[in-house]
Amino acid sequence: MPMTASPDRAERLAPREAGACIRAARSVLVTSHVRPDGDSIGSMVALTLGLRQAGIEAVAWAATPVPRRYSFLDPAITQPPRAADQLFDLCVILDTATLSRVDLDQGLVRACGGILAVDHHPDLGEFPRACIDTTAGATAILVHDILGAMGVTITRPMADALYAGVLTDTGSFTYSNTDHRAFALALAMVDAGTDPALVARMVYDTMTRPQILLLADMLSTLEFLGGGRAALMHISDAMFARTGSTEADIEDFVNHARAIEGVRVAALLSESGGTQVRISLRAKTPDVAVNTLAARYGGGGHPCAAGATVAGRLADVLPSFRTTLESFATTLRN
Ligand SMILES: [Mn+2]
Repeated sequence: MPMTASPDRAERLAPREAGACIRAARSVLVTSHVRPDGDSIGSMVALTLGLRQAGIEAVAWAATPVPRRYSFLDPAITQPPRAADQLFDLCVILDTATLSRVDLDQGLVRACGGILAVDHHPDLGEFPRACIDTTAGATAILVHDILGAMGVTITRPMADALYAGVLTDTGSFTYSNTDHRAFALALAMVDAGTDPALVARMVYDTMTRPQILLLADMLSTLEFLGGGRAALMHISDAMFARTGSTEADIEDFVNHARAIEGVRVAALLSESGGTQVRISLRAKTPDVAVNTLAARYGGGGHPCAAGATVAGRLADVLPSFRTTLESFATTLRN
């Protein structure tokens, strides 16, 4: 099977068809993207548990350990074994439309009998067979639809996982992707036994002291560009070291800049091991289309949330990015 195909030649499945595709497999490898988030983790956990209920041998493998804030979810996700001699009929890739972002050795993915992507990011045509719906606020919504089509009963651990997915990907039901389907999933998960206050407490009220210290350091770098329409912050390797924090600690940190009155676009540059810089972008409204800005750096994402990774040290990347962001912000209408 070719690893790439043009979108018009690719097979695009509705959730019901995706469910039938999964049903045809006896063994399934479930995985997702690097820099795992609530939606990728929740979707992996719920799908894996659901497939096991349906009598399918399912494992969830991710190279990155599950971040602490999501460790209360069912521990279905494990790190891939060093030497994997297990063969799977199907690999289901969740919450990414980009092969290079998959959080697994590509050899493991290629060794599977087939690949099915389930995602809500713009379709890049990289996956020959996929269930993609960019109008879904979270991949968790699509996973729920697929499990429903397969006749799976949503248990409490699945409900917690899917609820965590839609909660985090909609910014606690505040982003522009918060719609009927997002609330419908939330309601269904509450009916299935999830405790929204408990999930929120585990996800949001468990910041560590190193995280808070890093947050303070990051906020001290805040600068405004383009007449206040853009806000830029950065985190250096030295800041991570000084506070004892890691890259896994900064999920959603960029939103502090997005929340400022008048800011249309927010950016956070974080240094990674002195060799790479991660660019995280957020917009208040979809018309800003920060995914177009991310694309200039080889990245991608949604109109309101996107990112890219570039090679180099922070000191090398920051000045030119500042200039780019300034001109990007200047083109935005107030
Ligand atoms: Mn997502």
